[in-house]
Amino acid sequence: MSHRSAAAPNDLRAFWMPFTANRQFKKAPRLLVGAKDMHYTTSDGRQVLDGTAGLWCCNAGHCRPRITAAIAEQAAEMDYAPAFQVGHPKAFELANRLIGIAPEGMEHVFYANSGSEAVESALKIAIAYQRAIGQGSRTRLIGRERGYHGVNFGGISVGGIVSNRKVFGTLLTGVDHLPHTHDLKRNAFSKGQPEHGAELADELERIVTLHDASTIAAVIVEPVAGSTGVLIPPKGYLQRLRDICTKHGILLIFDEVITGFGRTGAAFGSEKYGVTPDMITCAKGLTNGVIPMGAVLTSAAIHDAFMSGPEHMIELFHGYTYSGNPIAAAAGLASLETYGEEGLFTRAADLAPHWEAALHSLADCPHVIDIRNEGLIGAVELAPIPGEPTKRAFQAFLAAFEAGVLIRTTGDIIALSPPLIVSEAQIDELIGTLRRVLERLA
Ligand code: PXG
Repeated sequence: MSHRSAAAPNDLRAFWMPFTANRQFKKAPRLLVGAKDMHYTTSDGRQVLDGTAGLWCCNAGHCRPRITAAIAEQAAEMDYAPAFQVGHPKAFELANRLIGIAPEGMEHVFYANSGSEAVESALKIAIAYQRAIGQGSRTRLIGRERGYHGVNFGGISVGGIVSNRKVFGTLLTGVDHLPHTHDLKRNAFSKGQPEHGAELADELERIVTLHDASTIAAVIVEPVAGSTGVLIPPKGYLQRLRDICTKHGILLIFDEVITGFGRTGAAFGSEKYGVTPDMITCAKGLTNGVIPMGAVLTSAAIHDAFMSGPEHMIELFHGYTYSGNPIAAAAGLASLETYGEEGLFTRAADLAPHWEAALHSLADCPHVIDIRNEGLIGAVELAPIPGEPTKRAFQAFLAAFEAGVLIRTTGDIIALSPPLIVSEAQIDELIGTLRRVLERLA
């Protein structure tokens, strides 16, 4: 029950909240009722500085006029159009625009409605592609420890987060995992890409030796692993993965649901790191987080492999009721326009020096065991309270929210990813508040 204000619902029981400590939340709800640019408004009328771009998605900040207008206009003009066997212009226009900003080699767009669905689509396309080119024995999928690829069965199978996997049965078969790249012994307090760990990509050779390349369809990794606490790729690591995949005919999928749309200082992480995958999954910033939408970007070779057989036949038996939804497409187009007009794909790179210095100034705060950063992404890793993992960071989250800033925590790691419109003064405010929070933590 909430007694905070008239804007709050009077009964919180029915909504089973996702990835939330429901009982804790419902005892002391944190309700957001408004948003503009860098701030949320809470139900008790406070302004909260958004240190996480919602959930890594509102890259241009909140309630941007071009995007809200595009959604309203599209909803009034044509609310919905089927996506199978008919189309509408904005879905095509958005696909072309995406290809225009995507790394060289990405030529086609397959729509989904979330990051999770984009991942499922990419994994299915990978297996079907191998079959289409006469490599039907290549069905294995390789993910990575501490990887996050959404919550559907394919995604949790290739993902590497035990709590997201352990209670859901046997998952997909034929999956293996690379080791994660988080190495505090060698890389603590790295600025940007850590020095050590490129050789961890060679574990793919071990996996190939174990299973044989002829059984492996694809490798999927996040260029920067976001959800498990901001694990930045060691120098040279992604290129080594690319080289090993190419050598063995294995597709490389970059899951850019977080790294897409300017987060690392370039349009895509692939561009930032100069490594081109065979497919890219994206979502979140695709529509500035405003309307659900995901997409798989593919190479021409992948798409073209399906374009055989009689022309009246469906080439890929996959898709969603809302694939390329008109309102989502309108939101996507308006988001890309906003990003372009405001130079937001390079803004994280411009702000990175200030961001890095501000973030690393927290190094002397109590319990801090690592700080890492890339583009406008940051992480502060805390030593866990002995015997009570996650509690210390969660307390920081609660205290920060009370103090007027929204942060994310995962395990005992604080993850930061403000909208790309953040000012230097707002970075200082975010980090200053975090310092006060950390100094008072048990
Ligand atoms: N892949 C990656 C790399 C992601 O980060 C997904 C897939 C799934 O996207 P959807 O749209 O199905 O949620 C994600 C989502 C966090 C956090 O706090 C991260 C995500 C979602 C919610 C919270 O780190 N990433």
